[in-house]
Amino acid sequence: DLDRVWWKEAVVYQVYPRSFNDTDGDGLGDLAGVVERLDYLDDLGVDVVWLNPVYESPGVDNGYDIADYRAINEQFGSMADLDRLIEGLHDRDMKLIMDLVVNHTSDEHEWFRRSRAGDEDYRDYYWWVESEDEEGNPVPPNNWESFFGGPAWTYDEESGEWYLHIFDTRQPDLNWENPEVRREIKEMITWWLDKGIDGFRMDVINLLSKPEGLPDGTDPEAIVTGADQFVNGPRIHEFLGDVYDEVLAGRDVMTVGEMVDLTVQEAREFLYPEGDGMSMAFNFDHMRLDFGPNGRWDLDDWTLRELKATMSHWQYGLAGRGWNSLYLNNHDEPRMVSRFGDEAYREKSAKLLATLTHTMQGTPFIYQGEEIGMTNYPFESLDEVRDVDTIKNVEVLREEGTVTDDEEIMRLVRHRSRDNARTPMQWTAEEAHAGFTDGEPWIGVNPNYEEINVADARENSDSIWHYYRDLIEMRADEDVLLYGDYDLLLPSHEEIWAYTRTLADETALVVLNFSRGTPRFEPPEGLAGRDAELLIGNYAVPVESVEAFALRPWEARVYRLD
Ligand code: ISL
Repeated sequence: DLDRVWWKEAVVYQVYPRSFNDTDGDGLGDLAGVVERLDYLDDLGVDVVWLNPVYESPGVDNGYDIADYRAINEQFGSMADLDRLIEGLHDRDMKLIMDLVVNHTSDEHEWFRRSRAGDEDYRDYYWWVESEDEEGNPVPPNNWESFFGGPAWTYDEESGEWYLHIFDTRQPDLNWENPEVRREIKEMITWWLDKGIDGFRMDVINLLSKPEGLPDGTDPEAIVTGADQFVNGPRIHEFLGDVYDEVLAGRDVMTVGEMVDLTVQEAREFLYPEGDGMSMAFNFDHMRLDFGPNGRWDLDDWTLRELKATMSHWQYGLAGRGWNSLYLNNHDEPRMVSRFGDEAYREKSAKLLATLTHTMQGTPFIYQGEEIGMTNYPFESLDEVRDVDTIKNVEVLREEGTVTDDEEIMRLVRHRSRDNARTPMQWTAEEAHAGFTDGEPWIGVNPNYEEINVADARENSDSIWHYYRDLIEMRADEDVLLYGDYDLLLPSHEEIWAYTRTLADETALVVLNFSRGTPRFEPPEGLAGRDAELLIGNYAVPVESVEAFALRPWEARVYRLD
C-alpha cells in the first residue's frame, strides 16, 4: 500500500522567465515565450513547471520584490498570457506552480507606501522600530544582517524609525504578527488557486516569524547574523498551519517550501504527513559543502564523502516521514555541472548528476538549461554582473577588506554568483544570442552556445537532453525508483557513490563514479552475482549479472536486479 501522490511521481522543470525565451525583442524573456516552448517541455517529459516570479515589480531582485501580488509585470506580458500558459500546460497534462513570496514585498507595494506614509491601518504591516544611542543618534535596533550584505535595517528620515529587511533595503519584511497581514496573504493565495494554478514554491518560508523584542543574534556560526533568531521563529508552525488549514487543505496542490538552515527533524514538522502539510522542502545542506570558513563568499572544495553523507542523511531522515526535493542547482546557485561535475567531462558528468537526482527517493527539479548541460559563465568583469546579491556582497568584501584583489573577486564571482545560472537559455547555434532574443539580452549569453544548445542536443540521440528524457521515462515506469527505500553502499569510498533502492521484492542498484579515474566497484555480498538488467547508463555496457568492474570516468549505471 504505497502512499501514491502525483507530486511524488512528478518531475518539475524550473523556468526562470527572464532568461527563457523572448518573443517581443526587448531582451527579456516573457510569458508568451514560455507558451511557445510548451511542446518542448512536453517532449522532454516533465510534469510540472515552477515559474519564478512574474508579478508586478520594480525588479530590484528580479521579481522577488513584488509590488502587486495580483498583477503581471508588463515586461513579462499580461494576465491573459498567464491564463494561456495555465491552459496550455493543463491541455498537455502538465501543472503549474508559482512562486509565493510573502516574507517581504517591494517598497513599491501599496501596503508599504501607506505604511511608510504613516497610514494607521498599514503601519503595522511591516516592522517599524524607533532606536537611538545615548546621544540620540539613530542606530539599528539589533545586529541582524541582510542576506545581501550589510544591516537588515534601513532608517526612514521621515518618521525617524527603522524598518526591517532581511534581503534588500527595497524588500521590507511583512509583519506576520499582524492578523490583517495574514488575512490579506490567505486571500491572495486563494485568489491564485481559484485561477487554476496547482501549487506554490514558497520563498524563504521559514523566516516569517520574528521573535518578540527582536533580540540580537548570538550564534557566530549563523548563515547571517541574526538567523538564529528569525529562522523557524516561535510562531512559524502556527502561521503555516493556519495557511494550510484555511486555504490549502482539501485542495489537491503541491507546495515546496524553500527553507534556510533547515534540519531533517525540523523538516518533518513542516511536511506532509506529520507536520503542517507542505509537500516538500528545499534544504541547503548540500549547497554549503563548498563554503569556506568565511561563509558563502569564501570558496572551499567539497568532497564526495560529505556530499553522500549529507544527501543520504536526508534520504534516511525523511523516509516515510516526509518527501525529498532533489536538486543540485537553481536560479540562486552556480550551474551543477560546473560545481559538482567536471567541465572536462561535461556530457558524462552532466548525465551522472542527472542519474543521481532522478534515482534517489524524492521529486527531481530540473533547472532550465540543465538538460543540455549549460555551464557557469566566464565572467571577466563586474560590469557583466546584474545580480544585487553579488554586487552588494562584493561591495561588503571590499569595504571590510576581506577580499580586495580584483582577480580574486572575479574568481569568487565565477564560482558563486547567482548570475551563472541566469544567463539566457541556449536554443540554437544558428541565430544571434542563441535564439533567445532578437534584441539585446539583459545579461550576456554564454559564448559556449555554439556547442551547447537545444537544437544540436535534440539532433544527437546520445546527448544529455535525450538522456534526461530517458531518465524521466524510466523513473515514471519503475515503482522501485519512485517509492523504494534508499540504502547507501560504501559510505566512505572517495570516488564511488553507490546505493540500492528496494521495494518489497524489487531492487535497483545505482553506481556512480564521481571522478576522472577508473575505480573498481566491488558489489557487496547479497548483490554480487545476481542477475541484472541495465536500465540506463552513460556508457554502453553488456550486463547480465552484478560483478566487480572498473568504472570509466564519470560513469553512471542503473540496474534492476532479479
Ligand atoms: O541565493 C542565496 C544563496 O544560497 C541565498 O542567499 C538566497 O538569497 C536565499 O536562498 C533566499 O532565496 C530566495 O529569496 C530571495 C531571492 O533573492 C532568491 O532569488 C530566492 O530564491 C529573496 O526573495
